[in-house]
Amino acid sequence: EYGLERPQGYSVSFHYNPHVEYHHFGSSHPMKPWRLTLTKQLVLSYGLEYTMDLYEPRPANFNELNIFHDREYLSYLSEITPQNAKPDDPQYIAYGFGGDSNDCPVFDGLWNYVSLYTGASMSAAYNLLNKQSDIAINWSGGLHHAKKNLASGFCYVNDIVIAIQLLLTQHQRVLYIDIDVHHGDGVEQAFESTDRVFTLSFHKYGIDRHGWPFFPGTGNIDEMGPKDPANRGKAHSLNIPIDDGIDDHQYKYLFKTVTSKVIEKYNPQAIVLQSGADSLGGDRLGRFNLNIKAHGSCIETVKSFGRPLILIGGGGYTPRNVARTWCHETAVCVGATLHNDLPTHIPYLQAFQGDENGGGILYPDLHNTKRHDNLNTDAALQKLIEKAMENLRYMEG
Ligand code: ZLV
Ligand code: CA
Ligand code: ZN
Repeated sequence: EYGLERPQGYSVSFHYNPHVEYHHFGSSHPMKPWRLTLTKQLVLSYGLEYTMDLYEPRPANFNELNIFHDREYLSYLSEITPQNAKPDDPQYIAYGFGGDSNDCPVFDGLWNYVSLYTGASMSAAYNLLNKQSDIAINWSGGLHHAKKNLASGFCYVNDIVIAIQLLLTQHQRVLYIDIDVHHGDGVEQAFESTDRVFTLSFHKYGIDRHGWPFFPGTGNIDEMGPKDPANRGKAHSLNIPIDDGIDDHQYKYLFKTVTSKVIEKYNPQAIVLQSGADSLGGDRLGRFNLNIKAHGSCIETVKSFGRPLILIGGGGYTPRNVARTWCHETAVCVGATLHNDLPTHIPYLQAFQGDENGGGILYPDLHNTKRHDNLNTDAALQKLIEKAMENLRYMEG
């Protein structure tokens, strides 16, 4: 029917409401929703839309967000605007707005923004439940830091938790995997008391030379969920703390070894994979040195287990590389190989021209574009793997 085949017979769906693009956190804020415009343009320019089912999901409503978040928090979130915000209001502070760094600003259309990205994650979850797709993609979601009554780290509503809640209506065990450079603390915390969700996060962990912990400061190898044997969530989290500058070879080995073992032991019936692109080399906030294909190999690894899969976005602060990565990973899902030369008819070609070494191509060399020295020795990573395997032995079958 179409020019492009579905070689592996995977049915892939793409869940995206373009209205999400037009929201602004503020000009100096690193989170740029227009990276989603770039991503969509690349996906379309390679013709990937013919290989997937496309959905334009409706925004989630109050009651749907209430699946995870408190009513009081949601009421506040739904009513706050830049005009009526009172920065010294105790609620404003308590709910995570403002603060010194202003990670979570109040901007025009905030409620609309959170409803749109969450609606897309819900739509992805429903597609898996209805068996309409094997892999459902939402690049606008993946906001893993939001807590039930707290905005944190650019995240106001936790679309991941809500999508997992929907999957739990039919699936006994859901595995959550997070390759964003930050620790997936909100998802881990939301499911800390259940054995029906296993959370696995790979992230930068450590304290910098000024004494500041890398955000959010949690996720050491010893944090593996409650250790209390009476708690059903006992040892159902695994954290893989990584230091600056990890390279392709090391990360691929670490990811494949650990993830394969978790899938084998936990035997999930569905998987949610947060593919934050801030773990790439050259990311404005990240510290790792990964190339696009190494990041994408994590998606290939997970896909190879053949479980129903939701693939969602997350961080990613160098927009042209976010778009390249998520376009590549969309292709990985459908089983397509993309030409390195960018199609010449894309509307935003200019955004991909100015690179150091990536002008006009999909796969620039990102290794050490920010010159983070690799502080991870192979011996240290081997030790980390051994610790991870030991932690997994605490999980009961
Ligand atoms: O990618 O950078 O480090 C999912 C995600 O995981 C902090 N926040 C807070 C705690 C005290 N600091 C503030 C330090 C500011 C450093 C300068 C920024 C410049 C403008 C606006 C925000 C930041 C910033 N904020 C960089 N890193 C932070 C983190 C939050 C990271 C959230 C990652 C979200 C979407
Ligand atoms: Ca992570
Ligand atoms: Zn991140």
